[in-house]
Amino acid sequence: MTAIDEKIEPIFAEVLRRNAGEVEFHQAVMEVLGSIGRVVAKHPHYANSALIERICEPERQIIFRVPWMDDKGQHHIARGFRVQFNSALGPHKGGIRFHPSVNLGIIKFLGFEQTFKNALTGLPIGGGKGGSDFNPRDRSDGEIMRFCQSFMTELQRHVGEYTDVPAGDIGVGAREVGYMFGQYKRITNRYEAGVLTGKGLIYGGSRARKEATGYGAATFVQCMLRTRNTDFEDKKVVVSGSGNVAIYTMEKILSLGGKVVACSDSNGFIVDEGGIDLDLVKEIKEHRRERISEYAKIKKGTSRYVDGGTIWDVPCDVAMPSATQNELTGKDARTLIRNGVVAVGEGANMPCTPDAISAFREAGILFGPAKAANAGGVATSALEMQQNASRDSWTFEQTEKRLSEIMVGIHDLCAQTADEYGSPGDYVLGANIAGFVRVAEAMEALGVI
Ligand code: NDP
Ligand code: 2IT
Repeated sequence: MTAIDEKIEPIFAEVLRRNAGEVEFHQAVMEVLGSIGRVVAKHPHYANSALIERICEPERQIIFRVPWMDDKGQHHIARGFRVQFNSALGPHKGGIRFHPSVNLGIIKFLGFEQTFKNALTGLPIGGGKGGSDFNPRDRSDGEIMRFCQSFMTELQRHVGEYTDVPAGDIGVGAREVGYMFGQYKRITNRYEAGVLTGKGLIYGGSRARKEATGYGAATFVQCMLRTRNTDFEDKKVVVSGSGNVAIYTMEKILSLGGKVVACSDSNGFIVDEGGIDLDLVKEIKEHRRERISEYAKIKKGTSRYVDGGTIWDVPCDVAMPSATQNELTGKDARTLIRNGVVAVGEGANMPCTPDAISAFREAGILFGPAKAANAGGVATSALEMQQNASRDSWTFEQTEKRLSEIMVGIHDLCAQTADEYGSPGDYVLGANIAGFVRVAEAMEALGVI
């Protein structure tokens, strides 16, 4: 990882001091501050008016109690969060995560990343993130609905189409967004479709939003491969996770001629050297909501399930970590490099540790960082907001075409920025600088607020 410039180092030291113990937040800030030394050297005004300090400080952080009742009549208390990180470019925008690991530091890292990711899309959206330490695993539909209603009963005070527009993330998909939208509508007595994105198609959702993050991530990697005169055709690909991002990453890769040989969930991974049967993964994960191990039980002869272990031991040409943060370590990166990986695209947020990123960069592997590679989801959320504002509904083809143009645009912007700052092919530097400059320009124009 690039060292932080000495002029910026005291700002980072202050971030560490004021946000003690929030290790994921520190990691995300370090990556961005480690990239912007050259920008500040070229444009010293970015260091004026505490601009970098302000960028590292969320505009507002909300923490609240979420009481809910299970099917047996037992009461539980979860903790809810919404971190409204930066609204210089538009209303706060970013997903909601339901996972037992959620804490303030994780939501802050996600909100910080989201701010630069959203800037890269070129669309008018600021950054934010929310969630809860509620564990949705094995909860009934009724329990999920009651939890979402309780969560939104508090959150509704803080969100709105001009204020803050949440969407899905880990543990939150169309079902949860639907329950939250229903409760928002009920409490406010407003059919304010633009308050949430990732909605179902029947009540204001956008076509291609479900597919967008995965399709976008595969498109980004395809653009990177093209810079080396190759593409996904006949490439062996490993995609971690088997949720929304992973499934539609696999779908796009298949349509581009690649072969996905492994995917996972938090318990283990499956390997199918003949190529993963995506319809079966969808059936198990999207409909039955079961474990990925079921796949190997159904496809007995051709596939195997590995309980625990690391999916990155499976040899591949392209790796797309699409589950969660810090899931691919330096050791995993070195295994992948030894096995001949040529490109890595981050579908999840911050899935590679700093050590892993350094290993990929040193080995000259094409590396697409999350804030660029997975920006297709939030970009299509912004397209959903556009459709809601104009009371319109676009076709799948129209929406996917815009998504694809946005992803090519983000790729080219990152590549050009990396060239301009003297590190051709360094998408980490390109994404961090290009995202930072857009947010910084808007913040300067709006005065010290
Ligand atoms: P889902 O809940 O649909 O799927 C998450 C997948 O990752 C599941 O397979 C899950 O396994 C696995 N997973 C989650 N937590 C862990 C963990 N701690 N260890 C190992 N595996 C884990 O979420 P998404 O697909 O929406 O999100 C995946 C990643 O992509 C996240 O980092 C998210 O922030 C990011 N992202 C999502 C976007 C979106 O539009 N949804 C947009 C951009 C980024 P299990 O079922 O066993 O829990
Ligand atoms: O991390 C992300 O970009 C998301 N979870 C999607 C956010 C959104 O508002 O669509």
